[in-house]
Amino acid sequence: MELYKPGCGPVHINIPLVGNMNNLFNSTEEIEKMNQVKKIDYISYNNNQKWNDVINKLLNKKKILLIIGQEDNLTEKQINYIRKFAEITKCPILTDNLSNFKSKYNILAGPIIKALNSNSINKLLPEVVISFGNNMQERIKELLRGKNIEHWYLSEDGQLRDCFKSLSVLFDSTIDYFFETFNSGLENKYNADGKYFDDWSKVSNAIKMPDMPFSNFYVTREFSRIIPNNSIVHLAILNATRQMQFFELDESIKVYSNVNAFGIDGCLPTFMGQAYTTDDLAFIIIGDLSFFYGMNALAIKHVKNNVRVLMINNGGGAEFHIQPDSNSIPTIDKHIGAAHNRIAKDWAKSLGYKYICANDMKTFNDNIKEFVRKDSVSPIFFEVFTNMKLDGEFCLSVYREMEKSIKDVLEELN
Ligand SMILES: Cc1ncc(C[n+]2csc(CCOP(=O)(O)OP(=O)(O)O)c2C)c(N)n1
Repeated sequence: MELYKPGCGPVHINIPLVGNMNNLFNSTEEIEKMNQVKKIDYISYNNNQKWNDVINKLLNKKKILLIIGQEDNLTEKQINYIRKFAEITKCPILTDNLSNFKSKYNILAGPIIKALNSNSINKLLPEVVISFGNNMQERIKELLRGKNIEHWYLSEDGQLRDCFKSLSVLFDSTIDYFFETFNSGLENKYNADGKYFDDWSKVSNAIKMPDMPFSNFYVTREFSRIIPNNSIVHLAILNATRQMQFFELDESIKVYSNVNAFGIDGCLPTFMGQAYTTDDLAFIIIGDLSFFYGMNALAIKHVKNNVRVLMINNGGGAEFHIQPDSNSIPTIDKHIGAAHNRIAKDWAKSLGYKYICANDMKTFNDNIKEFVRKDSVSPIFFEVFTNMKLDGEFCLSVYREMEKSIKDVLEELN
């Protein structure tokens, strides 16, 4: 593959000669295993035959699943190409808010990939997954790994990323070229009955979330319902990012998160820079540990009145209470969850932020309207106090409830 790419190589081949491999040449079984070479096709521009082959192949596939990872810069033209591909094939498009892409074939990935497990996914398995974009939620990788599917990966930089361990074709191409070529090859030829999309929709629509106590999940849900159009939203990070994917945001809202590194450091500084580049409202939803990591960034000289910081202060890392057995580790808060009782109030106020806070549903609902006001004469800092243990445990119970809620509809699928 490297020899086909522009620049042609070099290629480095590792042949281990020591260690376990010493026995290799005496064992027929091992040699047979080694001979099972997995072929990944490489397709780039100027190879019409190969493009025709894959188009013909797709014409015979009924179950195509398109997955879009993190994308924050799709052009209008690209969006239209992708929508057209979905119109032609009626394929479900698995996205989350970080895909920053909407179409009538979207399936919101967050809830459904949490509700499915490695058995129930078998009812919805694609014949071929087409994917592009940056990091996608790790759960979909877990669900699709080890399954008998083909994965066609559209890689704008030509790099190979085999996230489902089933890569069969690497497309080294722009998004525009890929979809334009497929659309013209499939249009008026692909026979779409839409059943596969309907199956995904049925399961997705059956998902129910339990009633929510006052928690980080509740705060995220209520906030998602009130974010003004055209805002930017930065999610920082594991819980905020994960939980926001359960709620559909308006198409005009741009959503960001550092999901490649998942570092809790640097989120606030990154956001402050982003907020400076827009005059629309700029929100960050951030955990306390992540906030205190980068708190000095709150003081940058260029802060504008569009900045809105929603800090969920649950006194440590709720992340570590999502694990089913976290209660069995008595020192979890001390050594892992970094429990504390610090608050951000005086720091935010001293810098000229308007400070508001909440510690229950009533105070939260009273203050959230103020928080999303566009005409504030200062940036606003909203500190919401929740309970770390409850936040983590409730999150886990949401997943369990969702798993139960799709059982009946899964059984009815054929
Ligand atoms: C730089 C860095 N250090 C450690 C971690 C491991 N880590 C993941 S989540 C987390 C806790 C985050 O706590 P907080 O920001 O308060 O959010 P919460 O879990 O309470 O929602 C930690 C320490 C990380 N992702 N990045």
